[in-house]
Amino acid sequence: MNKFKYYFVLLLAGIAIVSCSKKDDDDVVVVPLRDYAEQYKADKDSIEQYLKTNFIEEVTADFDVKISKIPTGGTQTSIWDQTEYPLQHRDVYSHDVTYRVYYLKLREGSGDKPCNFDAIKASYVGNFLNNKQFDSSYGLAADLDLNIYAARPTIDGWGEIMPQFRTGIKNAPNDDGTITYSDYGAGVMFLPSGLGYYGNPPEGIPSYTCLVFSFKLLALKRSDLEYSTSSQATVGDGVPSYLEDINGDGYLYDQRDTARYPNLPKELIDDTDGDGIPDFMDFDDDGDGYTTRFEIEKPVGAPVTGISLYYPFDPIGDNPDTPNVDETEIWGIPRRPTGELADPSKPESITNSRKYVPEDYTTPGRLRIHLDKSYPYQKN
Ligand SMILES: [Ca+2]
Ligand SMILES: [Ca+2]
Ligand SMILES: [Ca+2]
Ligand SMILES: [Ca+2]
Repeated sequence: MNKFKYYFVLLLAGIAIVSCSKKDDDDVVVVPLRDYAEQYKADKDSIEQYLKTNFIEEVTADFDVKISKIPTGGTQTSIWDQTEYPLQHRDVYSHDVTYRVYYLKLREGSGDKPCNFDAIKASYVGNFLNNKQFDSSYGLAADLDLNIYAARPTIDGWGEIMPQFRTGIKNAPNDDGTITYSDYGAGVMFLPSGLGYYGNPPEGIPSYTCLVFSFKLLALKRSDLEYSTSSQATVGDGVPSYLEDINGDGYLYDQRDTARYPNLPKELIDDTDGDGIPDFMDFDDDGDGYTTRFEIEKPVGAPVTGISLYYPFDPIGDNPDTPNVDETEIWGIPRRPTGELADPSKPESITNSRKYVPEDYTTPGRLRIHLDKSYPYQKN
């Protein structure tokens, strides 16, 4: 028995030495990741325990939050039981686990909602469950990319929670040039390790750690992600990702990522032509053999206003924030044309198409051509 113990200790020491040594590639020890479902059981317990034993000590006028442990004998109301900021949760599917992610909405915000593939500006503080801080943006607006496939993505939990909030309104610059925002979304999210760094954390964060982020969502930048270029930049198909959220749930998922989503529920998939590529990554959303990019591009000499190469999703007005630019676009992405046939004596076909009429660009609820499987062919 003693002998066994001795070997066991020796083995552990050996692993520790090997994983610290970078002398030789052969020395790299690959530690298999823990089972996600098992780890989540433990994380869920830890987070719920945290929510029941900590309280919101302060929320300042600027939505800086202080959370503290309820002292022994303390009468403070726990985060779990308090009612001023009702504890909310959202079910998140990842690694075949349905995570219940808790968050607090201190204020929703009054601007736009990001989708889970947009880039955002946010200020944040990251704490462990012992309320010790491990990261912060120092009260400044950090540029963060919610796109989990970006070169420098945020952890998965951010993209899952941010679409529940709205950005703020950008104020006129101060005299010293600094920018401030008002009416921004503010909240706190309590992330299980599976939606955080899991088994591969950066230095200073232990593996399998639950994370608490308080944040202010200040601004966003819409993404459009279909085409990857060698420099890891992406060029889109002209339709911003958030408008490729066909089921309107605020979220996009790539079902081809079977490592992350082994059995992605159908109701989470936005894939118009059902070819296995979600619309926000698909060059040809309706699968008609014509790329969306060219279907929604304005033809040369088209009698339309606006500065963009592509039709906007819907007609848009001028942006009052940019007095020197007229963004007005009176026509949005058209539906399949409904006007007169080029040759009325013959049936409609790819060589005898109908003319566009103004309503084709403006009618609310129209099926836009990049999503219309019947365009440009007449199917009889
Ligand atoms: Ca797109
Ligand atoms: Ca969706
Ligand atoms: Ca598709
Ligand atoms: Ca198409």
